[in-house]
Amino acid sequence: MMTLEDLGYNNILEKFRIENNLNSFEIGRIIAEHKERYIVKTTQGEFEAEITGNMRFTAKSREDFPAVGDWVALTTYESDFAIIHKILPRFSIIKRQAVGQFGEIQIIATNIDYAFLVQAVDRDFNINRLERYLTICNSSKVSPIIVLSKIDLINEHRISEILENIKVRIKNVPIIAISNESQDGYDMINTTIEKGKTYCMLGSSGVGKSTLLNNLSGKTIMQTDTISHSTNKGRHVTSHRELIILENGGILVDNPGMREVGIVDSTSGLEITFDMIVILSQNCKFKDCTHTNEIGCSVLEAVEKGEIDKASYENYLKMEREKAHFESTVLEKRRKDKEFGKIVKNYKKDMNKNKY
Ligand SMILES: Nc1nc2c(ncn2[C@@H]2O[C@H](COP(=O)(O)OP(=O)(O)OP(=O)(O)O)[C@@H](O)[C@H]2O)c(=O)[nH]1
Ligand SMILES: [Mg+2]
Ligand SMILES: [Zn+2]
Repeated sequence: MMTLEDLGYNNILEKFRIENNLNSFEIGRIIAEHKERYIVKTTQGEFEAEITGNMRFTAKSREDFPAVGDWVALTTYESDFAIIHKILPRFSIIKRQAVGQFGEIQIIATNIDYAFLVQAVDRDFNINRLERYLTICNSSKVSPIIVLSKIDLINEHRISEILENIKVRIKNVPIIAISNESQDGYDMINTTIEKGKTYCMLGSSGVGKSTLLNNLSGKTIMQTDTISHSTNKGRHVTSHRELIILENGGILVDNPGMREVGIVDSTSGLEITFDMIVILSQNCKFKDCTHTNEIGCSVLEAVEKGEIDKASYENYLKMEREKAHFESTVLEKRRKDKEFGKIVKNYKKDMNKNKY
């Protein structure tokens, strides 16, 4: 029998459940989502679920809808159907800028403890992108673990070269090098994964996230690219998120590969990822230094002296600009929404006046 603890449930959630008188509901975790329909796992099994009309009606943004990883209070019915009444508080949310919709956010997963940042050591390898994922983790309260995949494709010399290059720019983040072919590095992954903790796989398409998940679970849960080659049905990339429980008790969320990783309100995220720059900037001559052309800028000095990696510094500036742009877009949107609200209100007032 599966307990809620097996799904990652903890004392804080239980306290919330009691304090909010949710006794009449069951508790479950969202393991998959397809266009506002959810699969929820409880101690009784898996249920297809929808949210209440009231929840939909009062939702102000994407964050008011359930996402994979969420804990929810629900009423279950026979025939595997359920209604979700409430989302329990999230301890972490991984989000990014929605592709093609500036100012909109997309939730990748919630209640995640650790994120595996998967990058293949072949063409996909890119430290700028790693720093981007790190920033997302740091602003999401999720601990990052770098996973370098496909090491069977390169020699040992190249592997140590890559590790060196990462360490110049990224400190204090564990790195695990693996091959899904030879299963080198799987021991490390297996000892890293803790019972009852939730791990999320982030990375580009084709880096081997689903292959890793399938191998760790010992079952073909997620379709991978390989299968499709034999059936000639085109590429079988992952199209949805899914949460699974491993035999060793770890909980894993697979994700579709991401082409763009847009930064959203990552103030603390950027500060944690580029902590060296933040520390140095306290010595800049001007309080509002942009670290681009000012006299007496400690950051620029450090870059010139080679104390800060130049590429890392440029990546930082790029993400800072992106963050600022995102924030101004959100503000602009809010202003427009407010204005529209006023127009509607005045219109209603006029309508009422005319009634009498
Ligand atoms: N040589 C080699 N090939 C791998 C490795 N891991 C995965 N592959 C292959 O890479 C392809 C893509 O693997 P997937 O696991 O589907 O990749 P994914 O990250 O889940 O991709 P999306 O679902 O699109 O995000 C498949 O053909 C795998 O067989 C590895 O470690 N070495
Ligand atoms: Mg996949
Ligand atoms: Zn400066």
